[in-house]
Amino acid sequence: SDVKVGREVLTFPPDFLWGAATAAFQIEGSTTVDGRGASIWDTFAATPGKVLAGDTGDPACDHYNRYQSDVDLMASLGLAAYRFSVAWPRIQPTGSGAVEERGLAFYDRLVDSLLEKDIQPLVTLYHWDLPQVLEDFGGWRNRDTAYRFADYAAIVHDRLGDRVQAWTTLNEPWVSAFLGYGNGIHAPGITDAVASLEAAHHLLLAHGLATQALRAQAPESHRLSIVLNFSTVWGDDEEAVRKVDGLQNRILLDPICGRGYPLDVLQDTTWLGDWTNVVRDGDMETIATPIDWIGVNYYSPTRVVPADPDHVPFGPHAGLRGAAIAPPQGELTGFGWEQNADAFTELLLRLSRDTNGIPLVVTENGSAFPDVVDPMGRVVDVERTKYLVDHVRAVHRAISEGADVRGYLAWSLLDNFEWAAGYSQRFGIVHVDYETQRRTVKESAVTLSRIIGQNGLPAHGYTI
Ligand code: GBH
Repeated sequence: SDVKVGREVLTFPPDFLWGAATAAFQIEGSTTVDGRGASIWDTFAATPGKVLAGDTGDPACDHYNRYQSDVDLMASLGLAAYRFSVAWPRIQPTGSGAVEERGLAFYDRLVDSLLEKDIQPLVTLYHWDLPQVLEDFGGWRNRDTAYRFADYAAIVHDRLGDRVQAWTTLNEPWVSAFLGYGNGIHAPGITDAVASLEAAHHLLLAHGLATQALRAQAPESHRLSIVLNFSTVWGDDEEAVRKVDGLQNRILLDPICGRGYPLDVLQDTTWLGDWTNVVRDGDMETIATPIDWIGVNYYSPTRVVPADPDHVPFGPHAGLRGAAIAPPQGELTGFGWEQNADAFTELLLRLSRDTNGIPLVVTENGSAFPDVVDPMGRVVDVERTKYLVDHVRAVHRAISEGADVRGYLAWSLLDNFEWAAGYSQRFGIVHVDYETQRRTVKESAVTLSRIIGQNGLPAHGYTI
């Protein structure tokens, strides 16, 4: 009967991992203390016109000073896992050589605080804050950066590896390569299609080398991963879908899974020049070093249409011709991104087919809306709560249809520095007042907390 259906509960696997995620540059602040060097995001944010309203990484959420109360907050929400990133320029201020003990000590304290509250740390070694000195030598366009990254990864792992089991080399190398060096929306702000493809290769190489370095140090129990941003590409024109899917999803996933660069992507990009000159013997094997899980960051689908093949649209997809990104459809977030949970289920099912059985963890999923604290001191973020519930159900559906998804981490624990959009976009399940640094738990956080408590949620409705 209807009543029964209304009470149907969607339960997750017993050891399903629930939590929230952040990234160092977006929350820490304190960008010049304890010997931290400058990163490309410090430089970029200090460059007029690059970040909305001239916002910078200071003080952000002042998490560097408030980490203990933020961990207490996570515990009060019942989070079982917390994904954060380590700022490379805190550990090696110039990107190589000398190690800054005060930087390592900060993450050491953070990990201990989490473990004290039974919160599992998931450490991401790189979330876009490349030491500026390395960029001065070409950044990800320079092959040497990959080797510097592996050295840095080993330093952090050597310090935290006795307590941290879950490791991610890179967060969204697609964004680093194609927004950083392709359309220049992100640091370092280079606009060069060939450079973006070369950067993509060096990022993949960095991942492979770091994975080997960590594996060499790690006991069997350590779980190594990369986090990729994926989008479901939808459109009526098969060619347009293939092209954008290639440059958006397969270009990084296929090498990681041991299939090398997709042949159609190589064909689609050769007219730019032979960027594959940067690929050396053995690189593809290094890149395909086995990993234990893949992190999936998903926000919205991508709509595509066929386009004039003689026209090269300016965008992140290097060399894209004959296809163009179309406007989003249906309900949008406050950031203008399409809300579509079906695309998420479809993506997870597709990935579970395309990754040779490597388990998936949803390492980011979330939405931005212009929340306000009401006179009662509450943030009733109805739209974000709906987005969260719809997308958690989408994960459940994917699992019930066979996808191997092991966890779900909301983006983000806190409102924070949203890159080129500065502080104008709020993704947090916890509100941050940037004047006072007061944290206010939003309705979405309460909802996630209840989902975690039940390890599931009702099949229908938004009151959990
Ligand atoms: C993630 O990136 C980041 O890991 C996280 O730091 C960030 O705060 C969060 O999401 C929210 O943005 O620029 O033309 O390619 C998500 C990156 C953003 C990449 C949307 C694809 C589509 C438009 N994605 N983007 S385009």
